[in-house]
Amino acid sequence: MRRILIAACLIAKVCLAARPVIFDTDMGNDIDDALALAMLHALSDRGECELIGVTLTNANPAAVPYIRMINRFYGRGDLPVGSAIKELKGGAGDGYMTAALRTAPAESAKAAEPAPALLRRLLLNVREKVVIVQTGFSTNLAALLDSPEGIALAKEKVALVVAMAGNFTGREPEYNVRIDVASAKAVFEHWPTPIVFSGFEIGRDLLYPSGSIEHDFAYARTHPIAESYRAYDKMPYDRPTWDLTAALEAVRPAHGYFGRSEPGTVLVESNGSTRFTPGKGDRQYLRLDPSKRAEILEVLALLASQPPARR
Ligand SMILES: [Ca+2]
Repeated sequence: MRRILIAACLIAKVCLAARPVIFDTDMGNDIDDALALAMLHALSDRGECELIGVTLTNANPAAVPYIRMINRFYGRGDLPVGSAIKELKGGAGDGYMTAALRTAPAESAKAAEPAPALLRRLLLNVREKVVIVQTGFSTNLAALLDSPEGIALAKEKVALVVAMAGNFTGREPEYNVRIDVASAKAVFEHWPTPIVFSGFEIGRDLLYPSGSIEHDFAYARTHPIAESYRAYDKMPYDRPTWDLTAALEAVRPAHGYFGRSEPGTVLVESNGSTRFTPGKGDRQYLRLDPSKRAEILEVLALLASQPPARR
């Protein structure tokens, strides 16, 4: 009986292979992308997901080398990185990347594949459906939909998109939507699988504690994530956890950290504001129960600061 149980557990473990995750990011414009990438490495180390690639929507020349440097720090230097296909006005910042690269060893100057081509290649090659965590502009996902058989590929290979985008409690256009409105409109209105949104209001109400940067990353003499955080603004400061909340929900949807709206549709207005209509549709947005704030912040800081398992 015991042997049968052990065999069943082993089979279950093999069958429950970690969900592949693609991180689509505008790394460099704000610091939360860096913390979210650190979290996805930690969750991959824990076997809760498998980060299979990073695609960029920030065309700043420091973005590809920076992400390669972070991936190498976490023992995944070979992870494919796709470069942004266009420079978007107001979306090509370097708030910390060059500064952090100064503290890290030199990186190979190997040219990166364009992000939508990498996205296609990753989707064509995966056997299991992936989750895409989109924490920047919708440029790459829109380009995928626009490519030959792109809609069919997304439908066949993507289980879910979790996007940090939109504003579901106010009328103000959210940054990730505003910088590339046409792409956001194409993706949020026409993407063929469910999308869960972590809206502006979620990260705004969960501030990453600067104390975590001071203490939790001290296991490395120069930690690229802590160096980035210090370079981005004058310490100490607590920054909204926009992209971190999207990464958490993407990998741990069953934990119930957040509530979810009823399903519906999301329309994108020409100014970039988002309008949710409940009813038909498979879009949902996250809701934050203030009594869960302390627990969620603790989990975010724990995961973002977890030492690499592979070094
Ligand atoms: Ca971002």
